[in-house]
Amino acid sequence: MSTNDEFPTDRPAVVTCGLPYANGDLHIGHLRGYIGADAFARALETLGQQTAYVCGSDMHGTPVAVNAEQQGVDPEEFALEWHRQYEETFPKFNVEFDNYGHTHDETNTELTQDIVHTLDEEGYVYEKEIQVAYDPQADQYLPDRYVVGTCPYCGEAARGDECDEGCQRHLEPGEVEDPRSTITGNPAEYRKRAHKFFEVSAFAEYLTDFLDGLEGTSNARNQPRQWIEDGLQDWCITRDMDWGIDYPGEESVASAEHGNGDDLVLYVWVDAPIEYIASTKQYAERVGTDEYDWEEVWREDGEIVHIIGRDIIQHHTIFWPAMLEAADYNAPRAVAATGFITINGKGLSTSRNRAIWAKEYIDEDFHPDLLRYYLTTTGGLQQDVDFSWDAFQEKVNGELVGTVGNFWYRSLLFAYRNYEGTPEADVSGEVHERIQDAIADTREAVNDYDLRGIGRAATSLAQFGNEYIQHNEPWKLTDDSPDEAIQVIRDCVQIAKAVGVLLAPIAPEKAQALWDQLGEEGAVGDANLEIALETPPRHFDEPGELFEKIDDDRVDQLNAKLEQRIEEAATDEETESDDTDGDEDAAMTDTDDLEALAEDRISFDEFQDLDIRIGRIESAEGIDGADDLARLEVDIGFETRQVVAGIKQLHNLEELPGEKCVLLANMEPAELFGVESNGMILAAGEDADLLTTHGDAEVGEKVR
Ligand code: B3M
Ligand code: ZN
Repeated sequence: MSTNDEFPTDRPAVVTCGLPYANGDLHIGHLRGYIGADAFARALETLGQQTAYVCGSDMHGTPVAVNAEQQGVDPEEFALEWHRQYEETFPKFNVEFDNYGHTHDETNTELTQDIVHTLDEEGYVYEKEIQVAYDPQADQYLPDRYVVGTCPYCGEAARGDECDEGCQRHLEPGEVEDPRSTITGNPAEYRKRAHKFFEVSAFAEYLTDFLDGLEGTSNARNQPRQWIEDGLQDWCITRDMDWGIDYPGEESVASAEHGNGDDLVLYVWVDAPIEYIASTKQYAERVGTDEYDWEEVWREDGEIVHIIGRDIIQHHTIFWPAMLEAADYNAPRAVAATGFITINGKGLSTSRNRAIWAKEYIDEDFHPDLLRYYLTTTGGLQQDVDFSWDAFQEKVNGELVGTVGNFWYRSLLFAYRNYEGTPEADVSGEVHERIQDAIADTREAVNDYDLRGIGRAATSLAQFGNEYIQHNEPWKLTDDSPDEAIQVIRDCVQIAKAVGVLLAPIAPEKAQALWDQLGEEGAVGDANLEIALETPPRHFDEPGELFEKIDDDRVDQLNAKLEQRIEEAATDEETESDDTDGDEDAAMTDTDDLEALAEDRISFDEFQDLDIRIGRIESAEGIDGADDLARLEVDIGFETRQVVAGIKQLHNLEELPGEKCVLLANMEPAELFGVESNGMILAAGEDADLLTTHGDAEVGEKVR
């Protein structure tokens, strides 16, 4: 259990996200991480926590070298070009780093050499001869992505240093079975080479304790515990390449007697996380170390929060904390590992062009805050999140336009027309308390690394606001009970402001627009949560609508475009057999059409918590205004439940009554297009194949 003080603490915090390899276009899989971490850093700040949000481009390693080579470009030039593109792209998604550096810059190079030097001095580095894959035809050693084969742990196809399509384990040089060169396709030979090793195995006990206190997502604690139990191997920290950071010291890493020339550099995973520190240092040096003390963070007891993809848990919970401990740096407080993104229910694949590209989203001219909202609130941080243009439309139209935007607009417009701004009155006790609760929910969500919870605190407050105005009908009160009307609208303006404050980490630009409409000064992002309770300016101008509906034609067009792209890529792939996709993210597996299996196991008790029942559909009809939704009535023995299901287009609704189905009965009720859904019908696949039973299970019986 974690024994950390709750956020906000009086120590500085740093939030980081995994560094993108500077080797290709950014897509929605990347954006989920950067947007998520950005929202988290902003939320932490609204709690009053001093926070720096830093990142940088990952310039080294074979992910960059292989792609540069394919294009016939020098890796430095190649990586710098992508680095510049990323610097331009992030702000377009309102991802605003306090510092965005890169691993090849001076700060990181120096710091890396310094830390590795310390590891060596402290006696944690040794040299050992190992067998390294070699391609005789290309006359080249084959580190990492220059070699592919089979994972010795799970038998899946793997790259030289990672089981990217299977168990996600890091693989040491020489471990991959049946190695083949990616340069010539030939089977690789093995040759003896001397390399440097970091003694990770010496840290088993330290890491066990570290994991016990680690916050973040549970997968970032559970997987490494297993790896430690299986036995930790030492970690090879050098590679036969010339692109990278040289091993520190006068003498070359392994002497010429061993056959190694100067072409030995540090493994990319040594210098990459050190960029977290280097980037923080650059930030502190820019704003002044009195303002932000990077050494307090990294060498003393500041709060370090890493937000990463779940394919790089091992690097962040084993190698990295061991390195930090060995070099006498502070340990991370939290590692939060996000799930992957699927597209229309299938694995994101860059080579198959089944992806939503950052550029594409920008070119479509959708507001960045819409995607930010979708990506942070669609699933829990650990879960895989599916993206489809239909689901995007539904979320935008339902929650942002229907709930938040609608509430903002109607309450501010009413206030403007009748009172030219915030009417003079105190906020009612009920509303004051409701806002306080929402603030408390946000605080709790931040402490739980629960981005969806942060979004939910804001939208459910807006939902409350809508119900409040609807219930009190101020438009009926203005003439006969003007004081009551004033009270209702005063309350609504306060709720509107509070929703803006709470939503700002996720939708910063939209929240700022609301802030400006209210006539507030400065940046909403600079305000602490408590400002949600402070009175807005007495006067403000006529408000405009801040969110716009996405119409069905637009979604049809976007779907058609995406399908066409995927088809074209499939045709290309047939003609061009080898896959030139060099991206890192395992979200982009090329063969996996199925959603990845869940990593985390649940207990039998957790399963028992799901109340799954046999039901019989009594009636089924479409819901007006919703393209995909149907309203069903399902008999579950004890009662008949009304359920909303996204099956309108996929089933002939008239044929459904009488059919047996399987229903999750203790699902939280939800409202969709004004219809309450009280349970969830279970279905599989893109066509929503409804689950049923084939024996004599009776209506109302529990599935176990
Ligand atoms: N550059 C990208 C990845 O594996 C890799 C992250 C480094 S974080 C220090 O997702
Ligand atoms: Zn594996």
